[in-house]
Amino acid sequence: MGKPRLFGADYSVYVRISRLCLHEKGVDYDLIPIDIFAPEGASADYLEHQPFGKIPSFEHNGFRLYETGAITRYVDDAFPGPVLQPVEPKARARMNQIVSIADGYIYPHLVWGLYVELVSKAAEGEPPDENRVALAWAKAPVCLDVLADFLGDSPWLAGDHITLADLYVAPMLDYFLLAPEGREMFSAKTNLVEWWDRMNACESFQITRRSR
Ligand SMILES: N[C@@H](CCC(=O)N[C@@H](CS)C(=O)NCC(=O)O)C(=O)O
Repeated sequence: MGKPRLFGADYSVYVRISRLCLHEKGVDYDLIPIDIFAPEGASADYLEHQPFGKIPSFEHNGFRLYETGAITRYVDDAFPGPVLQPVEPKARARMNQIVSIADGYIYPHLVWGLYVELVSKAAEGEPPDENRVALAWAKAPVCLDVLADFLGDSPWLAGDHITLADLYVAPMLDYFLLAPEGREMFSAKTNLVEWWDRMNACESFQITRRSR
């Protein structure tokens, strides 16, 4: 099989999710740099890969794909290596539920509502959008509570092996934990802290850490 190409940048949560998936599967790939936040925006050429102008997009043997959920599931299905989606229906449903929670609540509130508003904007000398921060603070404990509940005594979020649920949540929490208040809230969740240590021990997570 040809070498897949992933288009994106290492600072992107969704690019990192896709890279984590490729690394966990042991798939060799090329990361083609696309800076979506460049002042000139996405190029016309890139919009042919991802018409919505987001990263990542993916290409394998001429097959083009975008949307991280589709990319990661394709990589898991198309390549040999450890299976990243549980086969048992309830565990698979739980994994899909966590991925959906990550997309719908963790990314907008913990990454954009807290990290971007409180850490990233502060570094640029910009004031936060207080309404956005207030909403994010209201949702952050809910996000951590549900993750801690789903994790329970298991090593991984959807059971006894690493799945797409872990690969989605971890890059988002990596940004959230750059906010001191986020770290404080997180440290109270003992099982999540243990999971976080497990995640940080993964070579895939270390290799895909962005250059800060
Ligand atoms: N639904 C998309 C979301 C991807 C996404 O939001 N990517 C961010 C970077 S992490 C992006 O491209 N943002 C640029 C923008 O919103 O203009 C996916 O699952 O791939």
